[in-house]
Amino acid sequence: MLERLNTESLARLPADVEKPAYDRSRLTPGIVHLGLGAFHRAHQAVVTDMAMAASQDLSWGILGVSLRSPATRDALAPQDGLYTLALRDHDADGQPREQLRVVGAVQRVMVAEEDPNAVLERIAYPQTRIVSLTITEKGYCHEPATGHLRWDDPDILHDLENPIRPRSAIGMLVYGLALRRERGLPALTLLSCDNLQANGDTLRSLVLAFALRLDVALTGWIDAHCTFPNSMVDRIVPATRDEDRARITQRLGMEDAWPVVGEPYLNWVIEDKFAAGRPAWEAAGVTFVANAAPYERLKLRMVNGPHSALAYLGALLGIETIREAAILPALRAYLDDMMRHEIAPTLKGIPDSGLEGYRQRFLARVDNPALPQPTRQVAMDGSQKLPQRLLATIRDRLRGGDDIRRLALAVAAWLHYLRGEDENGASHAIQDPLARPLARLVARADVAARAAAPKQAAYRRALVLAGYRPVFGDLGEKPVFVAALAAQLETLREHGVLHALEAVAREPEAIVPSDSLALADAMDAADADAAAQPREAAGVGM
Ligand code: CS2
Repeated sequence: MLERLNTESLARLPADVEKPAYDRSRLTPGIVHLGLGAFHRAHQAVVTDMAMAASQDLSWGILGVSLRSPATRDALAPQDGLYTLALRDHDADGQPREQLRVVGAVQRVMVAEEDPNAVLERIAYPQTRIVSLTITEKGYCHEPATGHLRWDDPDILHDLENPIRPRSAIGMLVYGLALRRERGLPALTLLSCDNLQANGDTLRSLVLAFALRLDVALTGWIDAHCTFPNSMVDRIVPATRDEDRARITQRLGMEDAWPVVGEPYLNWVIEDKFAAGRPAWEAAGVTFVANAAPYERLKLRMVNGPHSALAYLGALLGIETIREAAILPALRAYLDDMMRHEIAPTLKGIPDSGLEGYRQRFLARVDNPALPQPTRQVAMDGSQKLPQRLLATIRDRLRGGDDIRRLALAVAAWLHYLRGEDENGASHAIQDPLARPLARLVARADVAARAAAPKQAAYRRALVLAGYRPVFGDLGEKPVFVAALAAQLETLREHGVLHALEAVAREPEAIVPSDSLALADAMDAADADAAAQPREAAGVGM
């Protein structure tokens, strides 16, 4: 039986595996991290590990909090928090290569659901100076289109009534900060590392909105003393597979039950406004800036937008991994055109040469045979992702009266994916916090399309779908968007993904539906109808 990776076995690791270059017994926990998934363990934790090794400031140990599942805690406790990060790519001959590093920054793991009060205590612990978050987009309990807190979210409703046992990250932060203030402890930094535009500002407004329902003085204290830097993190981290665990264990010569895999590329940009200090992350390649907004916009639009497009179009074709989708010539050409002609022009202020390199690098990153990432993993939670990845770009394009057909195809692919089956008839579950209202929406759109005259059916369907305000906001009121969506959705429905990709690759005239006059008629008729119909309520149920 193999020994387990832990403090005691660390010294026996093979020489080609990097190890924590500091005395772990001297670590003190300066960071509480909410959402200890693979993403955090493959970026912030390893960057903190490297920063502590470089600076020997060992006051930045991480106390990791899993919000619900005990799996990470159960795996990491016998390993004293140690785990392996495997960075994978391929050499010039296409052979996979892998660099292993055992990360020592995570000191302890807690499970919030088991003992939420212990998390509040930790936020209110004197040594805690940063609370960071990777809770995914849906963890913010906000309405995707507006960023406002959803007061009808069951966890938020629960947390307003339960100060000692909060379930949402927002509830935990606010009650933890309240305890801190009560105890006369200094304020701290709340650092969001999720893929949201203005993630720090968004977190700040959600925390303040929740706090205001409880206590005006607390709200004032948080506002005056805590900081919420915006940040952009970029590293592709697929879910770890059994074969990754087996291979890494074999290379270590000891068992690691909970390693993570990622690409070598890492880019982390943070606004340098920390209320109570920070690790020397710059020693590990982090860029500190005064304003992260341009970096966030660039990444969300040029990395995550195309990533989602690949996921939905690929999944509809029955393709399992992002890489297999990315090397399909028609999809690759589409991505390339979309990034060059529709996304890059919305990223003003970034020099062309930089953008060109960025685009090429993204295409190379997704073409990584050593790091298969399921299309369905990226396809998850589309309602939470689309606004900042694709819809914001579409809004900018519409303002300039510019072509949006490729972006509209990506959005149409999401809506088509929501039907729950691919082009071969294989079914997939819709994993999305709004799965239920979205299923009702798709059914309503079908009914509307069936009730319409044949020539108006496509527009009618798109009008109902784009009228879903929690995701689309007021975009559904823009006939040019609805018409573009109608055209793409119809092509997907009638002819499939490959035909849609060919159609958008042709000249603009050729992609306007052959029956464009009928479409214009349909737009008029459907607009009149829409004005008479109630819209989907802004508040969204689960
Ligand atoms: C992906 C991201 O799963 C997804 O939605 O688009 O996790 C992506 O891999 C990272 O943001 C890359 O930095």
